[in-house]
Amino acid sequence: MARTFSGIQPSGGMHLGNYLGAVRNWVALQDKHQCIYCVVDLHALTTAPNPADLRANTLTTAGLLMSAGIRPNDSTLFAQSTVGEHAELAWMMECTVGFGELRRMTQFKDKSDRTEFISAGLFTYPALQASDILLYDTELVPVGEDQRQHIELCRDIAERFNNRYGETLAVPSHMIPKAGARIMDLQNPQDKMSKSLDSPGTIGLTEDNTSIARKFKRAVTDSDGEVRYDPAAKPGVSNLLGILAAATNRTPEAVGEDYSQYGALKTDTADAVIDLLAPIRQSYAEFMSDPTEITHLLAIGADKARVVASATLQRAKDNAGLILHNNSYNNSNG
Ligand code: AQP
Repeated sequence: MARTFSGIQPSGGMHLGNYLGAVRNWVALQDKHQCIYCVVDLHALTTAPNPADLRANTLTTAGLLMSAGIRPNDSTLFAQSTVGEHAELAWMMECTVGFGELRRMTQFKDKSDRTEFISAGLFTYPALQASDILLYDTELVPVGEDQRQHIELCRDIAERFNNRYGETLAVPSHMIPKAGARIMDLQNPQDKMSKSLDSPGTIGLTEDNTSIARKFKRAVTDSDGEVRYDPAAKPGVSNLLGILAAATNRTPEAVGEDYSQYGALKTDTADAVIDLLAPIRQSYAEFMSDPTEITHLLAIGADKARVVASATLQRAKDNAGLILHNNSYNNSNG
């Protein structure tokens, strides 16, 4: 069975973009693939979050993933920092990726422009991400459009490692949805919807219906009054069309033909999003009534993940010429 891996940072409340761009596909893939999903808390450290917030966000992110339909009995769901192999293979990935390659990453450029202290971890983030993916012999990585460049770099890293040391790491492909791959902020439709921006144009997955309706009503559009899908010229209207299309499994162009007024488009988009998110919000309340159960399920997931991750790490270390201490030393001396 094909293996799928993807991750999400516990860097704040999950939003509509995370769901439509990635998590909805994660849920669907569970019926066809062996799926491994990870709350990437080590990645979140790149921006030095408050420790209590990081711990709480890791649990709520896992709770939200389960509420959205990730089934921990069928898939492997765990927190990145609890499987030490991720950080260890990451060093080998850092030694495989080029400084120039990392410098070209647009996410690094965007995020480093927004922060005063730029950690080395923010710069080498794609090497840790490559480690996350490559540890699991992953074939498919379902992500939003913003991660395309990182997954392409991950492929290059795997191929370079294999060329240096012989066939060791599986080379993965990305899976990016046709609709919903890049959901923009409702107030600043030039920027992608983001957890860490704390913008009034973000729709949280657990947001109540009144607030969702109000945010769509206030969504920024433009003054020419024509409903048309044209992201460059009409980012606000195109974002609404993209969201409604993704929520109703149509294309933005086809949705656009049904509307001549911005008001009706906003109302119908809000209603479609409310229908989509209401079941997630309800089951989230149930999951969060027992956070110890979430911790327990993450620990079981980490045990399952470690079995695959340690085999890949051993193979990578061995092929790269690192010494492996296995039981033979203890046996011959004991
Ligand atoms: N706006 C978006 N539209 C579509 N997909 C999106 N994703 C993120 N934002 C959008 C996808 O969600 C998955 C998890 O994202 P992440 O946690 O790895 O972080 P990110 O890509 O950096 O997204 P955020 O939400 O904006 O977080 P912060 O603010 O912490 O950087 C990924 O598959 C991503 O493509």
